[in-house]
Amino acid sequence: MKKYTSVDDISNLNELLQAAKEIKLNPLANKQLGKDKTIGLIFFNSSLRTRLSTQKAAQNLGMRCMVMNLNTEGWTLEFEDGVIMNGSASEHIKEAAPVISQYCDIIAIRSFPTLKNKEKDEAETVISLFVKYASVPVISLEGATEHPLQALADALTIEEYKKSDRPKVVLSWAPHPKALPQSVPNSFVKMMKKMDVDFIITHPEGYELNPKITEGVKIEYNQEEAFKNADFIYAKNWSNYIDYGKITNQDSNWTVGKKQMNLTRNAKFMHCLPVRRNVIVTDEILDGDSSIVIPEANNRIYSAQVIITKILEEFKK
Ligand code: AN0
Ligand code: CP
Repeated sequence: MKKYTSVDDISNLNELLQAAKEIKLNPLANKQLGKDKTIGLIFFNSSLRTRLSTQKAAQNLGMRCMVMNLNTEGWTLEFEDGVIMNGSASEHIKEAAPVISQYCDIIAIRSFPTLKNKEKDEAETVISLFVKYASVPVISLEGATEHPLQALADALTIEEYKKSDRPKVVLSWAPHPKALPQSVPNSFVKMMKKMDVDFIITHPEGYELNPKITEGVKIEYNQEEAFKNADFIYAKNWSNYIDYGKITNQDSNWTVGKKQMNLTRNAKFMHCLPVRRNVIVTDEILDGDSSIVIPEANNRIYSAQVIITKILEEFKK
């Protein structure tokens, strides 16, 4: 594997999941693989899980980690080509990315969408320019349009908890007071399309995700209808993709609670976290037996570790 910035970078999901399961059984089995290698984790946005689980994964492989909140601690970066840099940006990506590449063997980046400039977000500007100007492999820690490490952890979690060969998985939109990226649902949809699952998306009308991504996936506007006989409920808010970046619905009827979960086949409740209690999902569900959000977050270690392993193995070829 030469980079991991999208679920599309996965060539063989089954093989990757198998490798992740083996890593989980013995996380230190390959503790020499990354010896004397460094991963740089660059954050333009907040994080708890991604920041800690990726460090943990790299350390399990014997790597050193450098972590930087580039937006608050670094120079403001310019990404546009050919501009006269007499404004707020002090340094261009054309210097920053090759410089970081001299210090790190792998660069991992978190950069959320603007949710204002759709074209810029869809071009995945920040991560694409790191890929272009860095001389080392790049991993996305959540970009403008995808969160591929999260989706891999989710796939692993579904594999572990499924009770039938082809479980029914429902991605349900839920309300949120802030405008959030479509990255998590986009990567989740791409991942579910690669898995043997009965997959359905439910959201209010007008909250359609990028049709290129959801092509071929069933969309049900009636949440209760969608939840019937489900084995997994994956709740997530995203801001409007059509009325780009806007919050056009805050209907608390979409908050996942007992009423909806009772329609399922004793479904497991999943969420990438951080989650707002009693907005996305009720306390009762999150504190109850159906919630698997904590083991799901644990799998972020093994999702990151399997990806870093694949990239480090590439170095030896
Ligand atoms: C982010 C999002 O929705 O993409 C990160 C989730 C992993 N969530 C928030 O900003 C609350
Ligand atoms: N799920 C996830 O990526 O969490 P953080 O934003 O805390 O990293």
